[in-house]
Amino acid sequence: MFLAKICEASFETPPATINYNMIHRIWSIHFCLLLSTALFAQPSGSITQGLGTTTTADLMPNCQSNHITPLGTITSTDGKLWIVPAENNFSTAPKLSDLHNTCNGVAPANLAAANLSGVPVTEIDPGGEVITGYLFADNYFELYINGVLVGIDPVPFTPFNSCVVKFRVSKPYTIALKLVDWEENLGLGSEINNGSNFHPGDGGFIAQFSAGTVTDATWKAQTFYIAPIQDLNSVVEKADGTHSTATATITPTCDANCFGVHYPSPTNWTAANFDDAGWPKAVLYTAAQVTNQAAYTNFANTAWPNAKFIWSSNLILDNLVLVRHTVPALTAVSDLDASKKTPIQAAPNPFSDYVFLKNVDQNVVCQMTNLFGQVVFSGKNISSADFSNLAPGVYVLKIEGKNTAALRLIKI
Ligand SMILES: [Ca+2]
Ligand SMILES: [Ca+2]
Ligand SMILES: [Ca+2]
Repeated sequence: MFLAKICEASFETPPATINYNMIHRIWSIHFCLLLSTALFAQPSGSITQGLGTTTTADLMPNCQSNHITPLGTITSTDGKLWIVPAENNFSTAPKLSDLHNTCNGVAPANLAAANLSGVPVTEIDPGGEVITGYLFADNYFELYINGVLVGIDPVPFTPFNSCVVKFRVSKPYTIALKLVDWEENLGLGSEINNGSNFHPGDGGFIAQFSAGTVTDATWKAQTFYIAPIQDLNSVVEKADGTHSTATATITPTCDANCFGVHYPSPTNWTAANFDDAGWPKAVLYTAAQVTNQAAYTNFANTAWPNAKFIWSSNLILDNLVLVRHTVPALTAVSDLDASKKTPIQAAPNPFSDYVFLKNVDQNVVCQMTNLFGQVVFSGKNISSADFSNLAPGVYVLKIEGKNTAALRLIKI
């Protein structure tokens, strides 16, 4: 009220001659504008309000699900047209192989029961090593390696699914993922759930790749679409270009009138040489916060034993999150730090197909033998070796180099 009264007075008809009153009024106008900007600053992102326009009613018409999977557009107050929930390559890009996907009748009880023999290898670097990755998203992802779109999540919304990917690449290489928390109410960031027609859905993503690469807090995560927003002032933009919705309500009552905030994605964000130094670090979430779905839980300790769920700082309101991680170049075995006090470990143990080393470079030389002393593996990059056909039993894994270790592993 106080501010309104000062400002109202300042905008009264100016006097005919310049005098003290006029200077005072000019100063007051400036003061009011400055104060208004500070108190009522709106996000610099493009702002939308209400429901968008459907362009595709259901991307998954042939799959039984709790939700339809719509795609559409919405126009922001600055006249820009946005694809909601996000621009994507769903209809054109190769769909990644299923680890668990009830739409295709693929529902193994565990990793050992999964048939991964037909997973194609995408060639990035002909002289590189084959990397295997397991990925689960709430709800959708597109995977780029060094700027190449390797494949997409075949189920954009629900049912929840998980994927396996193989690609040949040389280190260092950059993983870039578009992550989308899909929505039923286009442009509103909400879905029919929990007894509400406008329930704000949540996101979350987890991935583990052979050679020990896992989603964790070293990844970068930047948000490009936020909804549903009840109060635009709750979107705080920081000087480094990042933004926070930490104070925004996650139980909005604006329903069909909620706001959305969109930011344009950088054109070269998937490239290895894109500078993500200004992007925030990914925020970690527990499995309990993200999902209890079989597509994750059936493989939690085998496909993702060391990985963490990641997203931006707001698991609920941030719906389009771009994440990046660069896998560093190989470390020579001779560079291993003998002074490391953390013991070398292998996981998972028991294992069914892959074994990942912890607290030691993945390129270290290893030898695995059975209890009769027969060698079943010898060489580097044991995490790339597929042991799914190895007979169940007890094995001894010897790790060489400056850090030597002998670990007892159980194959199931
Ligand atoms: Ca999915
Ligand atoms: Ca959401
Ligand atoms: Ca979701």
